[in-house]
Amino acid sequence: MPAAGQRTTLQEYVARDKGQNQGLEAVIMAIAEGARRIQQQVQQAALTDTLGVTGEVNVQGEIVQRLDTASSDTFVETLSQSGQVAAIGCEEIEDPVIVEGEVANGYIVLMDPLDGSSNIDVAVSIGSIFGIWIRRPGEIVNDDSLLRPGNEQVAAAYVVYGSSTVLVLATANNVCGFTLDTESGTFAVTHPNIKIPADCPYYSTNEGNNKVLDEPTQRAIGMLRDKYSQRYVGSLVADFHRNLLKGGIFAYPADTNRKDGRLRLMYEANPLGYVAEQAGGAASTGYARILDIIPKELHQRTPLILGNKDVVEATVSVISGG
Ligand code: AHM
Ligand code: MG
Repeated sequence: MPAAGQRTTLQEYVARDKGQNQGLEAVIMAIAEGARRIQQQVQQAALTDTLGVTGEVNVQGEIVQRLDTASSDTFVETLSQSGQVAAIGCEEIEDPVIVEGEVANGYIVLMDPLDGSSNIDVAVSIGSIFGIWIRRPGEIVNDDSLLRPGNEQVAAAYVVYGSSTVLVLATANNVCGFTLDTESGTFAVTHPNIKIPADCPYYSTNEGNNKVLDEPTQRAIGMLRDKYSQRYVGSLVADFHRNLLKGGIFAYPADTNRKDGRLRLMYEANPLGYVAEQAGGAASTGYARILDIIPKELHQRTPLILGNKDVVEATVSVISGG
């Protein structure tokens, strides 16, 4: 394998891979720069007294961690300064951020700036998630411009801050993983041409929710339990990343407490659904393809069954009684 300095960098890769999407490099490099800064903050958080809660509750009714806010501010800054992003939707911000001034191509980015809130204070893997759309020709961007189905994404990306920091980028052509060289601050190709393995050794679900699942969903999870080993970090990005590389399925179905599911459609399910499909996997609510949902609200929730295509289909068939 080439040494770090000889590998293709993220910037070189996107310049080649962007296809017709002029300006996409600037959006991806803004995500990479934000991730580089957040990785440093995450590493240093306990030492700089930036762990813990802000005392605020976000639009989801969830307690906001100080690193949630810092990550949101960082990515809003880097994306706004890219010159290519017209609007940003963010888990931590109630209304869309419409970027002022002339924006060249007008990308729309929806993001969960720091996923895995319950793991932030305990040194367990967390991440960031991004769905990327391009504005419709001639469109003047407003709040409704963000409500686009996942099947119109032009790219999606996520970053895992784990034992190493890995950025995975899916475009129409490819899914590729890049590892951060913390000395140079650059991301370089380490996981080319990712395809989700045909083998499915793992299932990832919160087994504590079993008692609040309906009967068909209990049967579907029981089928996974009987066949596969459980791995559950509790950070969607980390669970998805393992399953993408090693083979597996993630399930956060609807339950009696969360009839619309737990995870968010626009900046969790859609981007990871796009990555999964581009890598040969699938994403479903249990009844419908995630990427075909016509969104009603920026912060809407969805049930999510995600990963190995055959196993997603088998699971969905039990949930939906098909
Ligand atoms: P967050 O975006 O506030 O961090 O919440 C999303 C997280 C996912 O990362 C994870 O899959 C899920 O919520 C865990 O939920 P639970 O603790 O109910 O298992
Ligand atoms: Mg999240």
